Amino acid sequence: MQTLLLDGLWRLFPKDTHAVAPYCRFFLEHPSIPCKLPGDIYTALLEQQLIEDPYWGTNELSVQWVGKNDWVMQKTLTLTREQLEHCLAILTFTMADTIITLSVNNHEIGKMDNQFRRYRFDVSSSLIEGDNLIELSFISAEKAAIEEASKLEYPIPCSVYPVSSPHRNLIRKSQCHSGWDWGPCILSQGVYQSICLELVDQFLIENVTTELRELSLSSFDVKVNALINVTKEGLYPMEATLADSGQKREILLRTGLQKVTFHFECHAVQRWWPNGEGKATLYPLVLTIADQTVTKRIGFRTIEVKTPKDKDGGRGMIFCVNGRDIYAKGANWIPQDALISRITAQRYQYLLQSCVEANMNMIRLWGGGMYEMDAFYDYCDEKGLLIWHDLMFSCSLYPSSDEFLKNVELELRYQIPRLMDHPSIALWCGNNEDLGAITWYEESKKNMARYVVDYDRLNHSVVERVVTELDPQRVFWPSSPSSGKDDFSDNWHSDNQGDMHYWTVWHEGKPFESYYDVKPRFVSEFGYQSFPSLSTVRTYAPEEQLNLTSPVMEHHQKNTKGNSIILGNFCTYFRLPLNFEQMLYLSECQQALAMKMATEYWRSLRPHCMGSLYWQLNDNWPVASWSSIDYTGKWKLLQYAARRFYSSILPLAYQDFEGEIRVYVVNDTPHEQKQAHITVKCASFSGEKQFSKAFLMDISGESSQQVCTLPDKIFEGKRQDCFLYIKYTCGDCYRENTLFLDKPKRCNLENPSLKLEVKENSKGFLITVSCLKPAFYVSLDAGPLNGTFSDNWFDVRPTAQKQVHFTSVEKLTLSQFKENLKVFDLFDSSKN
Ligand code: BMA
Repeated sequence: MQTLLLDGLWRLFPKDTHAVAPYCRFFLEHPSIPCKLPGDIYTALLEQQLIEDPYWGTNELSVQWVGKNDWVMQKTLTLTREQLEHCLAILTFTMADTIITLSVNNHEIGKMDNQFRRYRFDVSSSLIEGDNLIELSFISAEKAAIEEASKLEYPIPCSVYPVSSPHRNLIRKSQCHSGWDWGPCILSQGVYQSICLELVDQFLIENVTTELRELSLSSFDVKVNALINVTKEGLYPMEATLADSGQKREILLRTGLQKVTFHFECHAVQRWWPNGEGKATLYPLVLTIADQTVTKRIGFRTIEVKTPKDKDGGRGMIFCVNGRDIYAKGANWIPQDALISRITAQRYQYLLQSCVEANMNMIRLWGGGMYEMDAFYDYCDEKGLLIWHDLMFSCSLYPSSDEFLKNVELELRYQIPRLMDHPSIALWCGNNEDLGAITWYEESKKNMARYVVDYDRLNHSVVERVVTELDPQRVFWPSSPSSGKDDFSDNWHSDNQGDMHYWTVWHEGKPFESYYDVKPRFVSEFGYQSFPSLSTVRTYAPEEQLNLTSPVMEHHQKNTKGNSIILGNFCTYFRLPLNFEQMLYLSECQQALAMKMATEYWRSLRPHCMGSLYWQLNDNWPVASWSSIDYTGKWKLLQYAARRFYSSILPLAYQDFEGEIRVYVVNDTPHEQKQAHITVKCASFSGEKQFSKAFLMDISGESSQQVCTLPDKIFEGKRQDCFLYIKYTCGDCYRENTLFLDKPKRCNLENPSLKLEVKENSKGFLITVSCLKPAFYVSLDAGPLNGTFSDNWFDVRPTAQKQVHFTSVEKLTLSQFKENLKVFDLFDSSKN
């Protein structure tokens, strides 16, 4: 077999030049522009400077015409006579987005209409020796969606956002391309993976999947299934190796689609463990049949999602890996970029490494995005990040016509075998919030039965059936949130079973303390927004727009109530910041505080609650959002806070509704922490010790243990002048935590007079922070410099200096670093 890639430059032009001329007259005079594939049309236009940067200012609005128009891409492919002598020529497309007609030498070959499917076309009879014209003709997904909508017998609504493309739910395409409450409407078109022409003589391997069965602690029985499309019957040499075992023989392949199975017994293998639990060991699987080789990496592990019933009728939700119950800690993932050509393996690596550095062990791949590129799954496998994998449906009702269901079934029959051997994938989840969505729209509220039937036909009769048939070893979870199988109840507010999306604080505007109102079993979404820091805001807003209510700042806030929620809570919790940059800083503090309060409390509920994944890890353009890492890759204060609140051993304190302070230590490791020293101290804002209590405890493995309760009356009259801090020491492990005893705005903080000393060393820069009075929420900011601090959003006391390391991506001089370095703290944010 020979494989030719049709990557590289294609010629791009509008299908109807006159239709695009009002926006871009260029095409009246030029036949085409170059477009790189894999890639997308927006990026091609941007590279030729035919559109302005859609991420700058309000330019998103002026580029909407691109997605509303039809486009054509052409490439000339030169073939030799020898190449044409193969029996079959198969042209394969993956991630082709979306409504595309393929023609070869002006013969229409076939159509594509699903970004998530793999399409294979037999083009053998259309190819000629010499130059061949390959053409992809794109119909605007928006036009196609509007046409689909006109054919519906009754409306099928979906949620819309400030800049939106209509009826996104009728087209199988990343749902967030149509705009979201954090994302622009960039209705991308293009092909995002290599287009391959396979010249086949004998057979083509369609896919290879494995089934693992645990035999003992270090032995597994492995079945390797290969699905092969055979054109020429025959005996073919086969060789397969996995871990310490291998086999070599001849196999008989008969014409047609054939499944071949090989058995292995693998001994003395190391288990694959999630981050923080052990090593994520992977073993190569190599299968060669004649001249075709498939390689995969296999992780030996067992995984279950336990839903044990408790006495009061509730049910837990516990991910159990290799027999060990894991507290899931992590965040929700959205696509890396709205301009798909900018998605790179390097950025996957960076974002996923940031998860590891923040002590996460799970990431939820959210259903409004896409089945990601291979690199995403490869890194999750390597880094031990479990994936809660939604299937690609979100915040909508969906059609259940035979045609739509068939399309979804084919998508799953490609994606599930493609992905199921990744040990990182922990569960398949039917969709994001579609179950709840049945109660969101006027149409469905009036005719609930009809839409429940549609939901059931799609989610159960197709999605669940196909997923469980193809991957019986993994749990299928009906929806996120959901109470579990066959339960259609609301899981935004009920906390006694299943996974919960707890949005009461953000979307319903309740105080942060409402996180203490619920005792969830597993929280797969909860979030709080912030603005990105000034250096990132400057990537989209000109100087004169640096004000929270300016048109550009409001444009880069896609949640209509977002800015007023942030500002409202400034008033509830903090003294008002005095300038724009301090507002940005304080918004990040507020976000980090909200997520810290929620997560620490829910972790203290272990084993009742066994997971919290905040919304959201990343951004797909620069914007105000719930993310902990902004679009430029800069860690917001939340990402640093997460590293602390997700650490496997965590001392914490919170104030309950009676005003009592409860102090806990959570230990997610399987190891008992013997003779741990815990000190709970109360000090005044000028730094004087008020009281201190010491405890010596053995903290069992996988537990949350209460250390003490401090009654309300100890703090009488002191709440506004004192704070509490906890120190935990056990062997090499040292951790601290702090708690204000009243809302920060009421606390009489004193001027810490922060001092920074910066030195250069072999790895970057060492910053020593010292103060005269206790300093809170101290944040170091290196502006636009690429790099991360070893710690941030910390407190400093006069008795102990804080040393922080900055690791820079680019080479910098000491003076460049110093010029960009800024420090923020809570006292300073509201100082006149
Ligand atoms: C959720 C998600 C997203 C949304 C986020 C913030 O529930 O599933 O659809 O972006 O909330 O509103």
